[in-house]
Amino acid sequence: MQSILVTGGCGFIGANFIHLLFNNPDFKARIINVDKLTYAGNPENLTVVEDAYPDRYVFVRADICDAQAMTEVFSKFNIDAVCNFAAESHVDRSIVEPDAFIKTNIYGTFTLLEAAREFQDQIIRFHHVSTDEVFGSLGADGYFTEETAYQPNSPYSASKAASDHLIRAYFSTYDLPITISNCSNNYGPYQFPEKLIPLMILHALEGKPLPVYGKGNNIRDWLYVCDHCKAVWDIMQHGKPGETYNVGGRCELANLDTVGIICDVLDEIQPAKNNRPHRELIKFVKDRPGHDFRYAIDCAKLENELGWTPQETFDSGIRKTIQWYLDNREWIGRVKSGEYRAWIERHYGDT
Ligand code: NAD
Ligand code: TDX
Repeated sequence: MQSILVTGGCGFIGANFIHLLFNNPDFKARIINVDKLTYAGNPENLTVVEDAYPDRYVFVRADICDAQAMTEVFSKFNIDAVCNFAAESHVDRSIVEPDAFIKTNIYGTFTLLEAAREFQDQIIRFHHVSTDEVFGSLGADGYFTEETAYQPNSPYSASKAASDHLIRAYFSTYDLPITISNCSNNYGPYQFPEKLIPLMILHALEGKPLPVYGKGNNIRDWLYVCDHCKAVWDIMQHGKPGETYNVGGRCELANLDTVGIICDVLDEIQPAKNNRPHRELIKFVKDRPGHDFRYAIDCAKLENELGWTPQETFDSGIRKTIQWYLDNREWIGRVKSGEYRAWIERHYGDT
């Protein structure tokens, strides 16, 4: 792989993925990062890479739904591998306004696949990053495997399921060398503070209520973002075309416990000004409609076939994450005030 198209590279996982690759001394390829810069895209996440690797990192502001722009990218940069992170990713937003999820996650994936098909002779790998939410919800027992039937429950997960089906179809029909990964909930640096973990950290630091949906007994399987990014790179290099791989952290927690741990770590390393325990800020609020009860990933296939295994425990990962947010108050300030949008408008225009 010489010229890798990463879509959605200015978002949370995509940015971590690009950092991971450039921090690897064996990585010699060029990355073309195509990102539309929605509210979730922040080019500041990659300033360090942009400055350090001007010859091997290229940013293109474009929409993956724009067929002409995608064809131009494949042609101009001789793309030989794709890693598709670009998506609308927040379940709550998909419940309120599903339109963009259908456009980007389904039509955008289709547009990318068509561009890849046009340049199929040069494509070694097309990797698609998906979610465990396509499998629906588990009860108290059992795990999602690669054989679990799809049963998505939100507009977000339904749109991701549709994109996975399209990806798979392009392998069966056109022999495009695709792979898919379905991962559990990620957490770590650069996550937009609408998702549970960064939202709770930031609210706790500001002494604001910590809104826990329902009774807080819904369970998520937490995966540190760098572990996820390593898995994606392993699959891109060594995964078998046409295959899907589940990626999980082997770290199930009820939401109330997740929030409680964040509170306890903050009590230890950044006590509240009034010295009260952060847990006092927890507030139970109205539940999310169609709230999936439990996700839990069986990642034995990835462990057995590619030798990947998660490195972080929740304790080590959450401490790194909290420390990152404490060390990056200016990033938080610019994201929360919307200043990062003004920067984007100055540099790229308001489109
Ligand atoms: P994110 O919302 O932080 O970032 C998404 C990025 O995609 C942003 O930079 C945004 O500007 C870009 N984008 C959105 N629409 C676009 C379009 N039409 N054209 C080009 N770029 C566009 O998302 P994330 O959390 O980094 O997730 C990345 C991928 O991983 C998504 O496909 C998501 O479904 C999947 N995933 C995420 C998680 C998680 O816990 N965050 C878990 C499982 C799977
Ligand atoms: O304020 C909150 N309070 C709360 O109790 C928020 C934002 C969430 N929650 C709950 C809902 C979920 O049970 O916490 C859990 C995690 O919520 P999110 O961070 O919104 O993640 P989730 O809905 O599980 O989806 C995430 O993991 C799978 C990502 O956003 C998806 O992109 C990914 O596919």
